[in-house]
Amino acid sequence: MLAIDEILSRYDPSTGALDGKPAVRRHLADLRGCFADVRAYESALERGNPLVYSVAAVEPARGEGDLGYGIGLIVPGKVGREYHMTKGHLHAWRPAAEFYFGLSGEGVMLLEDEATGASRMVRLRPHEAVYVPGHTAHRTMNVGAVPLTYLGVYPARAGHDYGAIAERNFRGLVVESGGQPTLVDRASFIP
Ligand code: S6P
Ligand code: ZN
Repeated sequence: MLAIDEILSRYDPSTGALDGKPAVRRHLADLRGCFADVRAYESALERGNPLVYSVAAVEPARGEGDLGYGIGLIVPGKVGREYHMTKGHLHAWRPAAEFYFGLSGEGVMLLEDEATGASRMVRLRPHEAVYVPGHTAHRTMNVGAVPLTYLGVYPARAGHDYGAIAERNFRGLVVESGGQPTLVDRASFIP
């Protein structure tokens, strides 16, 4: 039987903190290559290197059948017309799906099928769950004015593959247009 601290964990839905778990913190400089508007990115960096998001995870075991979960917090903000976002990844073990649950704030997820490149933008809000199928790259954005927190549950052996995304990025891009998050094609986006 697992120890009680591996069975029961306590999280704060407003701060994204997980008791006893360190958070990985990603700052603007860690997101080089993610934003399509390079000029806006470089001038934001000249003004400072703010925290963009943090993630803390509970991963009790890595065996087949085990689960892990992570809590993310994305600070509100934009670079040009692009919202603060996560790096985005595929799972190293490609068949691994994931469930996301919105805890607070207002977000969207960008999902991209690895085989076809088909993209979809999906809302991520409290009381809503987003199913990310296997073989699907996923990135999360805060499109609101307050911190976005969410919980992602995944097979413990999912792992992260950031390399494929770092090389070619997502084909889709979520930008603010008329005050709304809008999915556009990265290749044809003119900042
Ligand atoms: C893990 C899950 C999340 C992300 C988190 C940060 O499978 O999807 O916990 O790790 O949203 O995003 P990223 O792309 O920096 O890992
Ligand atoms: Zn994931």
